[in-house]
Amino acid sequence: MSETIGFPDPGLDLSDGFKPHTSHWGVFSARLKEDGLEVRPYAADPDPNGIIDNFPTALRHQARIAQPAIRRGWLERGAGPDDRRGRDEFVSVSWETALDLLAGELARVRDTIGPGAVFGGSYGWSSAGRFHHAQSQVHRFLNIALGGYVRSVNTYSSGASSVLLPQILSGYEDITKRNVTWEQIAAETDIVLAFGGMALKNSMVAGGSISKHVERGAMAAARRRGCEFVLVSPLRDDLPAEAGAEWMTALPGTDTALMIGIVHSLVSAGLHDQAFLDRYTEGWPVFLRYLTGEADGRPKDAEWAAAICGVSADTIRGLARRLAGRRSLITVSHSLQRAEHGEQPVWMGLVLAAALGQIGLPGGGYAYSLGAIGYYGRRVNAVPGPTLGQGRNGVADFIPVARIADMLLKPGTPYRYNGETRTYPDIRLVYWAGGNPFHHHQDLNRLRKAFAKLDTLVVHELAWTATARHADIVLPCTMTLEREDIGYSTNDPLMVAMHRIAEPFGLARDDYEIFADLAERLGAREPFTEGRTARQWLMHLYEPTRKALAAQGLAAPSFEEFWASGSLVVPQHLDDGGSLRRFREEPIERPLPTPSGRIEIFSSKIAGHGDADCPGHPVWLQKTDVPSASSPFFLIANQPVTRLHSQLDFGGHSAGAKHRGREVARMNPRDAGARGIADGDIIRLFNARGSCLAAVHVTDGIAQGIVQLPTGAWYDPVDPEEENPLCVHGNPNVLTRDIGTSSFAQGCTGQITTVEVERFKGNLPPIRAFDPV
Ligand SMILES: Nc1nc2c(c(=O)[nH]1)N[C@H]1C(S)=C(S)[C@@H](COP(=O)(O)OP(=O)(O)OC[C@H]3O[C@@H](n4cnc5c(=O)[nH]c(N)nc54)[C@H](O)[C@@H]3O)O[C@H]1N2
Ligand SMILES: Nc1nc2c(c(=O)[nH]1)N[C@H]1C(S)=C(S)[C@@H](COP(=O)(O)OP(=O)(O)OC[C@H]3O[C@@H](n4cnc5c(=O)[nH]c(N)nc54)[C@H](O)[C@@H]3O)O[C@H]1N2
Ligand SMILES: [Mo]
Repeated sequence: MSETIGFPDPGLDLSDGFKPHTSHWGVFSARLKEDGLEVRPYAADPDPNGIIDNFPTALRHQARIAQPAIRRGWLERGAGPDDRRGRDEFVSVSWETALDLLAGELARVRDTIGPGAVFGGSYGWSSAGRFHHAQSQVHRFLNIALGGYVRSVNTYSSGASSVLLPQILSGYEDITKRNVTWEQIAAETDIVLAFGGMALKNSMVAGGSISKHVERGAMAAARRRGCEFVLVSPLRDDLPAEAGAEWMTALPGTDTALMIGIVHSLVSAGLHDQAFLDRYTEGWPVFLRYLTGEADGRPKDAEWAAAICGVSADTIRGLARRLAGRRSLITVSHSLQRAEHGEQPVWMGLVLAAALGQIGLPGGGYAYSLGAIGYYGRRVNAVPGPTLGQGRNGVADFIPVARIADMLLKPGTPYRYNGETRTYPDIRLVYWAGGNPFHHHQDLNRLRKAFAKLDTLVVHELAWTATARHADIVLPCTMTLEREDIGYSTNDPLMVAMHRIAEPFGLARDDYEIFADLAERLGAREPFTEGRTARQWLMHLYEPTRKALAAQGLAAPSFEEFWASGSLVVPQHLDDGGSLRRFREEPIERPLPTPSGRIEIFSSKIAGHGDADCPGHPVWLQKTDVPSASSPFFLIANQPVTRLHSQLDFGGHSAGAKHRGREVARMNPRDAGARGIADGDIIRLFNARGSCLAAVHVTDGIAQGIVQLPTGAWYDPVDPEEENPLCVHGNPNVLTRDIGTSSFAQGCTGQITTVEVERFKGNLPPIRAFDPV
C-alpha cells in the first residue's frame, strides 16, 4: 500500500535563474552570478539546515585542488613504503602523465601481486547525487578494471549495532528505517527516554538528499500533547528546547549500567511486563540470573547502577515507575555504540524496552538511532530509486571498516570478527574516492604510520584534505555543484534533478570521467562506461523509477519532464509499524529473522562465539579508558553542527563558527574555573596519543568532568616532521583510541576517550590546513 502527494513539487523555487540541486544536508536551489554563488533553501522545508551556506565560499576556495599532483618521493623513487607521506612536497602534472603513471601502477599491482593487494573500501559519505557518488564509482571501477579489491564492511556510524541487531532483533534497515516514526511519536507516545538524545544537528543530515526537516516540529507536537522527554546525555542540546526534556547525565560509557538498574527496579517492583517477555522473547530467565545476582552474587539493583553511572538510585527507581504501564519509547543513539563495548547499550536498551512490553505498538518500544540521521523515523518510498551497478568483486576478502590501520600495520595477523578468526591481508595499494580517513579514523598519528607502509596511496578529492596531503597520487575531482546528477534517498519522497550550477574548478574532472580514462588504459573502457555519457547514465538510472510509477498507474514523467521541472514526488509506503508490529500481532506466523524467531535477550549464537568482551546477553563491562590522574576528563568527540563531518570545513558556515580559526570545545564552568580557563581561551587537549589546540566555550550545557570537541576540523600538524605533532586546528581524532568495540563487531570507538586540558599560553600557530599546496 502506498500513497502519493503530487507532482511537480511546489517547494522548489526556481524563479530568477535559480536551479535545483541537493546535498546530504538539504534540498536547495542556487545560481551563480558575477559576484558569486547564492543558495536558497527548499521553500517547503519547515526547518532548513544552515549547512548549505558552506557552498558559496567553498566553490572557488583556495583549498580546492586545481591540477593533478604527485608526491615528489613517489615520482622520483617510485612506489614503495615511505614515511615521507604527509611531509613531502607535491609536483603538479598533466592529466595524461597522472593517468599514465597511475594506470601503470594499478597494472603492476594487479598483474604481479593480484587485486587482493588493493584496498578499495574507500569509506566515506561522498556527495549526494546517485550517479556521481564517488564510492559507487570507485567500487565499480576496481571491480571492472582490476577484477576486484579488498572491501570494508559496516560503517563508522553503526559498527557495533549493524552486526548485533540482526542476531537479536531484525535486519538493520528494518529496525532503523521501518520502525517507530515521528508521526507515531507525535500522536501516541507518553514518554521518551532518549539515551544519547536526538540532537537536531544530527537529523538535519541524511545521505542522498533530504527535503523536509520534521524532527523539531514532531517533538514540539508530542510535547504539546503531553508527551514527556527524558534526556540521558552529557550535553543539554542533544534534545531541542521544543522537547522540554528533563536532562540527566550518566558518566559517558555507563548507559548500560543505568539501563540494567532500571530493569532491576522494574522487576523488584513487579512493574515489568512478564506476559510480553514470555510470549515474545528468548532467554529472559538466563538474563534474570545475572540481574538478580544469582549468577555472580551481585544483584544489579539501583544502588549498584548508581555507583557506576553517577545517576542516583532514587532517580533510577523513579525512572522505572515513570516508564511502566505507559506508551514508552526507549531510543538509543548511534553514539552510544561508537565506544568500547558499544554492543552492550544497544542490546540492553532492547531488553529494557522488552521489559516494558511496548515493542511493536505505535510510538512505543525501541527505536535504535532515531534522530541520528534524517532518514530514520520516516516513511519509506514505494518505488525504486536510481542505483549504479557495481559489477562483481573477484576478491572475497574484507575487513570491518574501522580496522584499517590494524590491517596495514599487521598484515597476516589473526583477528576476531562476528564469531570467526580472520587474517589481515597484505595491502600494497589503497584507492580512496569520496571519504576522508584523516577525518573518520581514530589515533591519526598511528594512521600516518599505517599509510607509510604502503606502496601507493591514490586519492580523488575536491580539496586538499589531510588525506590528499598524505597521498602519492592526487586527482582533482569536481564538486557536486559542477555536474548533473539525481538526488534521492529511500526515505524522502522528493527526487531532485540536480542541475549543474558552475563550471569545474581548475582542471578538476568528474570521478566518472577519471575512471573512464583509467579504465581505457587498463583495457576496460567499454565495460566501465557501457558507452554512456554522464547524462545518458542519468536517463538510464531514472528509468526504474519511471517504470514503477507507470506500473502503479501514477503520473510517470519522462526524464526530460522530470529534468525540466526540477523534482518529482514519489509515493511512499503507509506508516504501518514494520516487522515489529507484525511480529507483535502474529508472533508465530510472522517470526523475527533471529535464530529463535523472537527477541533474543540471550543469544546462544553469540554466547557460542566465546568472546569475553561480548557474551551471550547484555552485561556491564568495565571500560579500559577511564579518567585518571594524567587524563582526568572524558572527551566526547561527536558530530559537528556546522558541516557534515569534514566536508567543506573551509566553507563560510563552518569557518564562521570557529573562534580565532580554531574548532570550539565546550567545558563546564567548574572544570574551566579550576584550571584558570575562561570562555574564548585557547586550550590544549592532550593524552598519551597526541595533542591538539581548540578554542573553548564555557557553558553549563555540558556536564562536569567532560570536555566536548566535535569532529571535522581538518588535521593541521604544527610541524609535520615531528613524530606526534600538535594539531593546531582541533581535530579530536589525534586523541581518540584505535580499538574495536569488541571482538564480536570490531566497530569504531571514536566517540569517547580521556584527556587532560590546559590553557594554551604560547604564540598561537597559524592555521595552514586550508592553504593551497
Ligand atoms: N572521533 C570520532 N570520529 C568519527 C566519528 C565520531 O563520532 N567520533 N564519527 C564517524 C562517523 S559516524 C562517520 S560516518 C565518519 C565520516 O567520515 P567520512 O565520510 O570519511 O567524512 P566526510 O568528511 O564526509 O568525507 C567525505 C570526503 O569526500 C569528499 N568528497 C565530496 N564529494 C566528493 C566527490 O564527488 N568525489 C570525491 N572523490 N570526493 C568527494 C569530501 O571532500 C570529503 O573529504 O566519521 C567517523 N569518525
Ligand atoms: N550536523 C551533522 N549531522 C550529522 C553528521 C554530521 O557530521 N554533522 N553526521 C551524521 C552521521 S554520519 C551519523 S552516523 C550520525 C551520528 O549520530 P550520533 O552518533 O548519535 O551523533 P553524535 O553527535 O556523535 O552523538 C550524539 C550525542 O551522544 C552523546 N553521547 C556521547 N557519548 C555518550 C554516552 O556514553 N552516553 C550518552 N548517554 N550520550 C553520549 C553526545 O553528547 C553526542 O552529542 O549523525 C549524522 N548527522
Ligand atoms: Mo556516520
